[in-house]
Amino acid sequence: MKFPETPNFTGFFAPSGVEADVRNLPVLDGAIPVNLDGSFYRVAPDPQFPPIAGDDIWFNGDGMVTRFRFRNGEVSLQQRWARTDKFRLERDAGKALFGAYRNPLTDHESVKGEVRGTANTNVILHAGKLLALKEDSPPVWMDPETLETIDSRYDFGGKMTSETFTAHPKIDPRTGEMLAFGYAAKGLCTRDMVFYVISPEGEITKEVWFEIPYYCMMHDFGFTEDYVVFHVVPIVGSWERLEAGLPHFGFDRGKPVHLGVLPRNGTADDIRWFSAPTCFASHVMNAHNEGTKVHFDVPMAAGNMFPFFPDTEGLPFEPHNAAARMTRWTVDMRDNGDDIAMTKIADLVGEFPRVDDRFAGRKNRWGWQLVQDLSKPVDLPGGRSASGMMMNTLGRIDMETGETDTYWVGSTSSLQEPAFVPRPGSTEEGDGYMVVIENRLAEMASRLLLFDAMKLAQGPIATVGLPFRIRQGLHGNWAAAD
Ligand code: V55
Ligand code: FE
Repeated sequence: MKFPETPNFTGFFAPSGVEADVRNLPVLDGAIPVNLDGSFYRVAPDPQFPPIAGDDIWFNGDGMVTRFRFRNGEVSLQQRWARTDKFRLERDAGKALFGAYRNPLTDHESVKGEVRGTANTNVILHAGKLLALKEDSPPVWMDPETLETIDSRYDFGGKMTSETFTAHPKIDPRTGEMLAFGYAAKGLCTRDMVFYVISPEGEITKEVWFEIPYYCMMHDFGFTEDYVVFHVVPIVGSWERLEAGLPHFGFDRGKPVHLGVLPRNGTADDIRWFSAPTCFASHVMNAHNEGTKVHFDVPMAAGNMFPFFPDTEGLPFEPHNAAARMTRWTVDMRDNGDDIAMTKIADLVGEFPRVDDRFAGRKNRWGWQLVQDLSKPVDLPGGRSASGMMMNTLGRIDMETGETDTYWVGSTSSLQEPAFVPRPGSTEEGDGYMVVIENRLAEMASRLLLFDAMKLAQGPIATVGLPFRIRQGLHGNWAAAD
């Protein structure tokens, strides 16, 4: 097959297509702690077929799930595409049938009305099910041991009536519940949202339907002990755009941002909406509340971070306004006003924030993220993130003081999103490891790095050689073996 010779399909972004099962990977340096027993699951877009249109955005590739299994000081890997409906239909046809990102008007006639999800954005284990997620469609349920697809449209036993399920559900460590939402929940470009609570056993136990102020990319959210928090940022879309052949989303700098706060024990009538002038924020590090005061921590940029979702007025992409810095948004449910207070927490420029997941929904002292360290040389630009950033550094932020601990991976490598791995038996925040894939751009190869989460600057405690290039991915999570 011939893939396009465009930046989305060449160099380190060349499609991979590798499904594999490789035991006992070489530990090139350091050692894997022998008591680490669990799996790091992550997913990358990896197109099965060349796109219909001649080019495509990275966000539209078929979800390729990787599992790194840690046991007895050894690491093995499995990699398998999620068998979405799209994947199966296209495999049967031997070519692409689905067209542009979130635009069904560009699909082949034979697949009209089919679920278009690619399961390419996140993988998370809950209630014994591995869920591969894309925010435009239902979860894909995979076997956590074999990575076989069990249900390409998992609907929680018929209880999920939303057409969509977020790629960023969260597990509340206090209750074991999974908190999630769907947007465009009653159809493409609708303002309908639904919030779901899913019990530790995997049953939907609560749903709250409501409308957002305007249709936009609702990519992530936050939760606290008492609230869930939804940020509305002007990455807008419409049927008019799809009919005009424009990208599904565009950035409308003329619109304000909103923050919707729903009490976890409340109903749609209890939601309060707060507002602020336009800005850009996508991923949520964490959130917490002190009484009725709600704090929401996000890497925030002044302008658009996605050049492939261009300005709705045709204004040029501004890289300097795409630089995101960790910022705390604060609102008070008892305030009479509807303003959002915004306070910068650290100067690091970057994205892909993580916490010690045992502290999700609570006030966290430590936050980790990928960083673009502009003071360091870049010899090979091929591993840039979607925003064009070169994530050359892993960083830890002290959320109280803004102090940082960083590790630069060198001038010919970049990093993928890390995940926190608790040290077995520990309870203290930050006591554990960060696992992260290194893109070795000079060699078109990959490594898996393990850091002491509290000592990033010391460098990895273990470096694992990988037998093939792992494509640039989005998100993943650790799951302890038990
Ligand atoms: C993102 C990624 C997606 C998507 C929407 O912000 C948002 C990341 C990989 O796909 O469809
Ligand atoms: Fe994401």
